[in-house]
Amino acid sequence: FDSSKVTVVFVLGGPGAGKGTQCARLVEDYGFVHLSAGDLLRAEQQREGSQYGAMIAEYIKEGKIVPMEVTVALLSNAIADALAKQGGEGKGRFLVDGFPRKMDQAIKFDESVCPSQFVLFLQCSEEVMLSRLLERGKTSGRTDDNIESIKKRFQTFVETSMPVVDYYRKQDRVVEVDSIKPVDEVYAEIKQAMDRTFA
Ligand code: UP5
Ligand code: MG
Repeated sequence: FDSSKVTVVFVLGGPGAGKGTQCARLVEDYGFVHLSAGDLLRAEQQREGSQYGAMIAEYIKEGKIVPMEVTVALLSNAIADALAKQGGEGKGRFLVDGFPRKMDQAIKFDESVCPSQFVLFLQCSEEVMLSRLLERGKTSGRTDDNIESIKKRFQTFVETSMPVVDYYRKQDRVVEVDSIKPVDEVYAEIKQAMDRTFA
């Protein structure tokens, strides 16, 4: 697809920071298409005949980052599908949630798909994220919402994903929001940043 027809905002933050929650609100108010890399990977894992199913399942449970080729292809296909549905009219606006979370993914996506407009970073403490994830784990059915997997996800976030946030910070492309606050308050801050960019 034509990358000039695409506006992408990356939504980053630790496990349980509230990426999915805030993206759902942005979809309602700004007509974004929401693409969660984790959701796309979980769907691919479930897809009958996928050659990657078992590998994805293992990486997710261990809180590790699936090799980037798989995730970049899933995202790129999802963007192409959404653009096709829009019938090529106007620009497609995409929230890419939970990606890039490793430097190689960031560079690959910028080069082969498109650079992001900016990066929304949801800042949250591990203590708060842990309690949110354990609570959600009671009903989510996610194989990684248990204490062992959560600890591994936190470690991957600190070691592998924060360098990506720092990389974009150096480029002055990060809008940082305190996501310890209640959902509505976090969203109000995000809305301000969006309105500055997409007025
Ligand atoms: N909640 C949310 N906001 C709240 C608030 N302000 N106050 C109180 N409660 C709040 O929220 C989590 C929970 O907290 C919910 O119950 C919500 O109601 C509540 P949610 O919006 O779901 O948070 P989110 O940040 O989306 O958390 P998620 O668990 O989805 O984050 P992860 O980054 O861990 O998960 P993701 O699905 O992105 O990735 C999963 C795995 O996929 C990774 O660990 C990795 O193994 C793999 N992956 C890759 O390999 N490559 C990729 O590029 C992406 C993922
Ligand atoms: Mg999520």
